[in-house]
Amino acid sequence: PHPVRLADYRPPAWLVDTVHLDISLHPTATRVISRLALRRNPKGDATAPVLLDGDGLTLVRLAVDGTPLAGGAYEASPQALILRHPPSDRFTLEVETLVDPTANTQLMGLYRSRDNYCTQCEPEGFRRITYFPDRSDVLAVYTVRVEASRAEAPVLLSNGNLERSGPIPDTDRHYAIWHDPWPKPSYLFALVGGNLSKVPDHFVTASGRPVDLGIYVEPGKEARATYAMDALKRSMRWDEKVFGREYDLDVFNIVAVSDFNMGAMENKGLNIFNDKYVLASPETATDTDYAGIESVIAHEYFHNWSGNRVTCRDWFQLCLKEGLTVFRDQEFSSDERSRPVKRISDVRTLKAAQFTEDAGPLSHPVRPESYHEINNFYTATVYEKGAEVVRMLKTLLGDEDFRAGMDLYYARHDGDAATIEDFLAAFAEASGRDLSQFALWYSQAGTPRVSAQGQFDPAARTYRLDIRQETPPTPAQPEKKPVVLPLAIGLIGPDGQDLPLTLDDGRNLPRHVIEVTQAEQSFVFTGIDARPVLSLNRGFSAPINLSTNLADADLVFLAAHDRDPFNRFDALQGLAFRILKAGAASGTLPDAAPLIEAARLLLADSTLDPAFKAQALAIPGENEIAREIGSNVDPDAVFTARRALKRQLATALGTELEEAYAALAAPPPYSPGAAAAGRRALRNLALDYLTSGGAPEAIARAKAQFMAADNMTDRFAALAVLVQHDTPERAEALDDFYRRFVTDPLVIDKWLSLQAQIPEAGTLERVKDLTLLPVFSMANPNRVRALIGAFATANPTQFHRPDGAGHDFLVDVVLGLDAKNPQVAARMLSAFKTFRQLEPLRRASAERALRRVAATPGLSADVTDIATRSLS
Ligand code: BAL
Ligand code: ZN
Repeated sequence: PHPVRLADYRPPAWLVDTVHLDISLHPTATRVISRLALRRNPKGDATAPVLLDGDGLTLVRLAVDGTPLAGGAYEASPQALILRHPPSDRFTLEVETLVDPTANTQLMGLYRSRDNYCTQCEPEGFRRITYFPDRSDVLAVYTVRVEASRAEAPVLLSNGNLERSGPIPDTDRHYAIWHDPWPKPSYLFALVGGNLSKVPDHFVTASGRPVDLGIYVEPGKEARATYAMDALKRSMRWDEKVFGREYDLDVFNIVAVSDFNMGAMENKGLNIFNDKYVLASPETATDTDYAGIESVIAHEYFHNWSGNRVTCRDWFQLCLKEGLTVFRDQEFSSDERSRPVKRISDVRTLKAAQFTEDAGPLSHPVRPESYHEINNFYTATVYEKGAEVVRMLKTLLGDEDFRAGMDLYYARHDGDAATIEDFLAAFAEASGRDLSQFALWYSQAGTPRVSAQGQFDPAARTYRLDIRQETPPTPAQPEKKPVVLPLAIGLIGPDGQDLPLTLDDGRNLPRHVIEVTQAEQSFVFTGIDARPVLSLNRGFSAPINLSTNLADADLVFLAAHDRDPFNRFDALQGLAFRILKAGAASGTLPDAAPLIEAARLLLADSTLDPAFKAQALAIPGENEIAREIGSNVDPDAVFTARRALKRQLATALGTELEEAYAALAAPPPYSPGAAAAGRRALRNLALDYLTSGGAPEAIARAKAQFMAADNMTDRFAALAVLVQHDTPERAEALDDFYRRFVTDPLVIDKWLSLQAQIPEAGTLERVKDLTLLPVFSMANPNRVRALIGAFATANPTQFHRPDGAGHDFLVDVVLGLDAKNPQVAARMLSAFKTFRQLEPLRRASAERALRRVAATPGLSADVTDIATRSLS
């Protein structure tokens, strides 16, 4: 099959002004009648036929301007409907199709989740509901009449405002008519029908528009939607305050469903959510779950402007809405919680997911130039690196010009399907800056490698910083150009204070940021009286792999004194990486004294937020260490080095950790707020360290915390510690947890996930056994991700077993899943994306596994694409 290419973009030949849908829900034969007001696009090909996309549709009937069409007047297949001789340049097409939501296991289009009807249309699911020009640059005004059995689906929802509803006389059915006045692409269409409970609330926008809010959940789960509702109202206010964006309908609804491929979906006025990102109670959700709910609720709400009011011209521009919206939700969480802690956690995610993607065969630009399967481009690169690019724009332009650029972008493109060029043009115009080199961040893949060498010259009283940048080759991009790097910088004097920054050529440094634009560039700072310590890329201002000539002692100094919290964290991590890399390479850990000293100082610093300490004191994970090593990685050696360092730190800091554990116990009741969550995070990190040696008293304490916990954060943290040690307490705690939560699938996911991560030889068998339990189902994406996903991405020693059994298992799962849910199957397969960094034996095993996938006939486009690119 040929790839879809950005360069081949052509405007649509036909536009759709209005869509009237009449959808009669039925478990296996849902009838969809669609009336499209079609109009030839004056900017499109003047001779093109009407070509509507379909996917697995059964055509029942077709009419043009009310007249049924005879067989010869059109071509119809499950994949397309073509009218080669349209009657005129403007006409109404009525199409009746049948779809089977119960048979829809792909969870794209109209499907059923626990007997409820719901939809997912992004990116190309609408064509599985009706024939349509299913592309994001065809914007239409939708009116939707939906009807269903009153008993089966008492609640009927669609986009926009409710116009009318009522019973259908003489039947057991009822209907609702929804109208969305805002033109939208088909991927934002949504429909829900089912037996759901509404959690109602109310919001008044800054200009006084009253909005009815509703979160729909399974009956009985209402109390678990309270936090999501609170997060929604805070998001609405924040977007008004920070970006000047108001909500624009009378209704905003969210529906939580249990079977969902993504985290959530921003359909206009009717967000549909994976229930994992809505439902929370202190007993069932961890602090991390609460933070995830807050950010996903915000993310989907923010799409109302960044994605819905201004949408994407084509799917190559996906980062236009996703990168921008991730940036917006990150900013929201930073304002609502701790900015430094949020930044650290976002950078950890970025490096774990995106830097690894960028270093392997699935690397692609933030705006890809071609694809075989767009579903495979909902990636960390599009989302997380996309957000970093927006953040860099803000750093370069400053707050005021950034906001002016955003306002101009919205003003210019409201109601439009835009491109990255449009986005950048708004900022260029608002700031007067030339952003043509900056645009490379969108087109060039790979993580720049930047080296910074500093030199103090006491005689000249200068500090010279030599910077070199290079972006490694990535698939289809052997040669790279230098990119614009906004590097936030500080030079710290011996007293721990930042020195004034004066460049020798008189250039000033707005916002203490140097702008690197060349492959090699030097900066000379003057008036420096004593050797300073360099703090570069503060706040991780550019998403790069940075190496410096800082000594261990400099890192200890930064960990203690840097006024930039991110670089304090990063200095500690840097020390840990040096030890872990050397330890994994030689089998013996080098002296950890500098790290221990830095950690001790940080732990003792009473001015620091416990949440920050918890981030800074956590040893890098096995995947992070593997990424830093980069090639010829032996996961067992990484594991052993990491465990040894953890035990050394625990021994050296035992007293301080005991004190922290004792001092940080939070008084009930549980509150999900950032301050209490930070205390729990540090206390549970202390528990983890203190139990790392496996001493019986320590295990007993973890077990006691597990049993006594009044909230899931503490219970789960204790269980996570216990599962690391093969003791009777582990088995008891796992059994206890199962019995408590067996009827609660989202909590059982935690239980599955922890067991999948046990770094022991028996884990693969355990995972296979768990797939046989009634609480597990390959049909539910959350269960698959919790068990199989955790095994493949968070248990490197067992997934990459030298005998290849872990790899074989994943391939069996992927091949079994592919026919049912290709999107999730492809996601699981992408766990191999780092296989080239493995040592030769494991690398060969992974390659054999991928070849077995690639050689299997009848695969989906999704899995074929991942297998092919992984092997290329
Ligand atoms: N648009 C797909 C889900 C999300 O990123 O919000
Ligand atoms: Zn999004």
